[in-house]
Amino acid sequence: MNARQPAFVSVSRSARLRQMLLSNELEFMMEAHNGLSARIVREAGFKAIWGSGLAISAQYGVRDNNEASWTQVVDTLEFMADASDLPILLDGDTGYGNFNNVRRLVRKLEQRGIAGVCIEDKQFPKTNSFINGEAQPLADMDEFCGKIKAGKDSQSDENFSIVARVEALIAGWGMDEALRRAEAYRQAGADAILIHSKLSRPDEILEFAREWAGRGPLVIVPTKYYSTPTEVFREAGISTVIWANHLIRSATSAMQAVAKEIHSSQTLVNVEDSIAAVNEIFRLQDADEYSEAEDRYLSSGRAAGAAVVLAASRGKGLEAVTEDRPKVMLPIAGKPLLRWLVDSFKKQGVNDITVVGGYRADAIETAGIKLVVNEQHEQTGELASLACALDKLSGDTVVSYGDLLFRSYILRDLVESEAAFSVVVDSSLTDTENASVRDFAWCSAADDRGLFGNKVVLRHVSSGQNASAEIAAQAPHGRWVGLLNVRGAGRERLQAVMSELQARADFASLDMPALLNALIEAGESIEVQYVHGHWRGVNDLDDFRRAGDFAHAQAPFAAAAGNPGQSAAKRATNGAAQ
Ligand code: SPV
Ligand code: MG
Repeated sequence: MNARQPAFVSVSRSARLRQMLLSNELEFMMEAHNGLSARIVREAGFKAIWGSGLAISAQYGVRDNNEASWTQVVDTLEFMADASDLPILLDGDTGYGNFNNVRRLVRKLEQRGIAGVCIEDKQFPKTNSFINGEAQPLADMDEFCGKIKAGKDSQSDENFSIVARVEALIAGWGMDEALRRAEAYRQAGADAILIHSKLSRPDEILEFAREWAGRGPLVIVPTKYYSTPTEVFREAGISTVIWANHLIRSATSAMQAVAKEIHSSQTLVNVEDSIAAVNEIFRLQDADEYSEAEDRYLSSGRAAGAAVVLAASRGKGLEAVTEDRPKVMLPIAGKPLLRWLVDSFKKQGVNDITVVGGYRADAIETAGIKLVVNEQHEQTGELASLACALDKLSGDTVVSYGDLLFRSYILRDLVESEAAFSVVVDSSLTDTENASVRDFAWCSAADDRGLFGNKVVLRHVSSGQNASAEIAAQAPHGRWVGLLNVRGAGRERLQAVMSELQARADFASLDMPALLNALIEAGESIEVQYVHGHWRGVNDLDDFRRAGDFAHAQAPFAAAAGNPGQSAAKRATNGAAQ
C-alpha cells in the first residue's frame, strides 16, 4: 500500500514514537493486528500503533501464550508497517526468550521499520495478564534488567524505544515492588515504563503515577478501567494511553453478527448496506495506485489493453446463414468468427474486450468478453454501436470490426504503436471498381513495403459520406482493414470527436470511416501501418466460404491436422498465399 504521507513524514517512525513518549501532551496509541487495521488506524488520525500480542494472536486464531512464533509476529508487523507509515510499538511479550532473543528481536524489528518494543517482566511463554494474573510468575528483576540492557545495546537506531512493562500489580506483588522494579528498569535504560493494572478503577495506576513523580514517561492500558475520564490520565501526568484491543474486538462482533445473519437468512440482502462496500476494501488496498503503476510500467500498455468489437450487424448478403445468429457467430473452421478475434486479442494481452452486439445479440457467446447491446441497431450504424461502449474505453483500446481474421503480427504491431491513433491499411486492395469493397484509404504516401520506414499518415477513408473531390480523383493507397488503435491521450481526443459527431442530426447513419475522417479534420494524426494481405473480412457468402481456409492456416499444426479435408502442404500453401 502506498500510504499518503503526512507532514511529519521526514521524521523517522522511531523518532516520532520517542517524541510521543517524551511529549508533555497526553498521547494515544491504537491497536492494530494486520495490514488492513494498521491502515484504518492511520486514517482515523492516530499517531502510532500498538502491535498488540493479544490481537495479533487472536487474528491468527491462536492463544495469547506465544503460540504464534516470534517470526510470525514480525512478518505480520511487516505487513502493518507497509500498510501504514505510523510508528509501531510492538507488544513483544517477554522478548520471546532470554537477553539474546531480545537482541535478535530488536535487530529484526529495526530492519522492518518498527519503532519500538515493549517487553514485560514475566516468564516465557507468557499468558495474557487478564487470565488469572496472580498465578503468573514474574521474571527475576535483575535478569529482566539484563534483557533491557541487551536490547538497548543492540539497537543501531538511537531512537528505537524499549518500553519496560511492570506486571507486579497484576501479579499481586504490591505497589512497592512495582515501583522498585520500575526504577530498576529505568536505570537499566528503558525509555518508558508501562504500568499495567487489571482493576476496574484507576486507583493503583494513579497512586503509582504519584509515587513515580515524573521520573520517566509512563504508559498505561486502561482496558479494565475504561470508564475513567481521559482527563484523569492527563492530570496524572501519564505520557501515553494504549487502546489495546478495540479493533480486533469490534471486528469480531461485526463478523459474528454478519455471519449469523447470512447463515440464518440464506441471503446477502440484509447485510449489504451495513458492511463495507467491496470498493472500500479496494480503496484501503490502494488499488488505484496499482492501476496507475500498470499504466506506467507495463510495456506498451498491453496487459492493460482493451478492445471494442463492433458486432451488431446481421451481415448483408449473409441472410441465408444468419437467421438465428449475428454474423460474428458464424462458424469458421470449427469456431465462431468472434472467438477467432477474441483469441487473437487475448494472445496480444488485450484482455478487456467489449463486444457491441445488436442483431441476435442473445446468440453471442460471452465467455471472456463483456457484451453491451446497441438496442437501436436496426436504425443506426457503426458509430452508434461504438457510442454504446465509449465508457468502456479506459486505457489503450483497439476498435475493431467483428468480422475480421488476421495474422497475429498485424495486431501485435498495431498495439505496439506509440501513436495516439493508428490504423492498418492493406495496400494490396486498391481496385475501386469492385463495388463490394468499401473503406478505401488515402494516405500521405504509398506503401513502400518497409523499404524506407517512412511514417505514413491517413488522409481519408471512403465511407457513406463522400470524399472530397481532390481525394476522390486519386487512386486509393489501399483499404482500411477495420482496426483502429487508440493510445494514451488519443482516448480523450476520440471521445471529444465522438461527442461532436453525436450532436449531428445524421449521427445514426455514421460509420467508422466517418469517425476517422472527423479525427483527421480535427487535426489528429492517424498513423498508417501497411500490410499486404494476411487478413480476411467476412462480407458475403464468398468471403465466408474462403474464411475457413484462412483460419485453418492460422491454427497451430496440431489443431489444423484435425481437419481431414486438407493436407498440411495445402494449408501451408494457403497461408503463404494469404
Ligand atoms: C496486548 O494487547 O496484548 C497487551 C495488553 O498485552 S493486555 O492485553 O491488556 O495485557
Ligand atoms: Mg500482550
